[in-house]
Amino acid sequence: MESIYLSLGSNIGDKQNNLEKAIEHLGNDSHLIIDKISDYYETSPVGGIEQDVFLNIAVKIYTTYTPEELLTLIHKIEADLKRSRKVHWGPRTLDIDIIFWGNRSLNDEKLVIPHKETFNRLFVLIPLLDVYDKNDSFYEHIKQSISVLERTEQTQKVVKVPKREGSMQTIERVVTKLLLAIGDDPKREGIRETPRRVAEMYQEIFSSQNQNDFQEFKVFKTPKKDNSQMVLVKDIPFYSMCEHHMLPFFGKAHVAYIPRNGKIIGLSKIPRLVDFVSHRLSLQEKVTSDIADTLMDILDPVGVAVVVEARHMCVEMRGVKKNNSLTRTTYFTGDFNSNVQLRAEFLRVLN
Ligand code: PH2
Ligand code: MG
Ligand code: MG
Repeated sequence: MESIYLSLGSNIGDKQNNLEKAIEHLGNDSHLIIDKISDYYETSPVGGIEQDVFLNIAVKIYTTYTPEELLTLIHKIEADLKRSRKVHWGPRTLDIDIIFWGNRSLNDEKLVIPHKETFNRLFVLIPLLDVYDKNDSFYEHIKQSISVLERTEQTQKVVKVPKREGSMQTIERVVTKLLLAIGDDPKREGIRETPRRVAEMYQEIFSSQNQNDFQEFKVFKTPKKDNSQMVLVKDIPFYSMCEHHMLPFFGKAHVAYIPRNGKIIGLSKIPRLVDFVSHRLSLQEKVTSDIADTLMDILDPVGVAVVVEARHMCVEMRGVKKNNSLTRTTYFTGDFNSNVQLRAEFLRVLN
């Protein structure tokens, strides 16, 4: 397969985070494999306007996409990351350029490969050399150009910078300290891998932390439009972590809604939503209302009813030690809130 080389740059906002997000987006695409990522380089801006220093990296990938398809993906990633920072037509937070595609040359109006200015730009070449395969076509040309530019282009500064610690490493470091603080020995055989295990587990059980947009759903329209049919999904298991003690609470959620004008979502998406709102530090009351509020947002239904029943480890393991007590929370919106009869019917169906 042909080696493909990308150059990434950012000079607005949290630059390292922008580049890491871009790598994550690229890596999540099933048509593409990331082979190598360069070190991170702080580079003086090249070009007319006065602007902040850039952070630049290079990435080596393989893909089954055509160049045009990869370009489409790149434009989508650039747009997605810009949107999340709420800058509409402002300066770019992220630029991804295709530099080389094997030894091909391509020259149409949308895409020029090798990228035009490649051999004049140290901010492209130096990161590129980190990931460039010695057997690929331009290796000598890249090395040559770097040595010439370093002699002649004194204004193009490219400096390797240490990467800020990522969340995984932070969690590992802190859990190691925690093990020490509770009086254990982090080097002890049985717990040597515990900080890494906890870090990996936290990626999963806190995967919705700071995420407010539930996106894994599609809205369907059914022809039935009488606004009276109740959809109920019972006994949805969930596991969450209480924000007061970081201990688990878990149990079952029961979710009902009445579609408005036949607007519905797939039934499997309701358990997904329950998972989504549970995978962050929360409280049972919040899980309950988060489920209802999200359904209200995405479906504008006639009403939503949510009942959650859960056991709390912060109650059972510590303090009062009331074993096996079950906490029940309810949340009603729309007609479930205003119509006593409807609410009674829901509770009857549930029991
Ligand atoms: N990108 C530009 C213009 N100038 N300068 C540096 N140092 N790094 C860049 O990525 C860069 C630039 C337009 O794409
Ligand atoms: Mg560019
Ligand atoms: Mg570009």
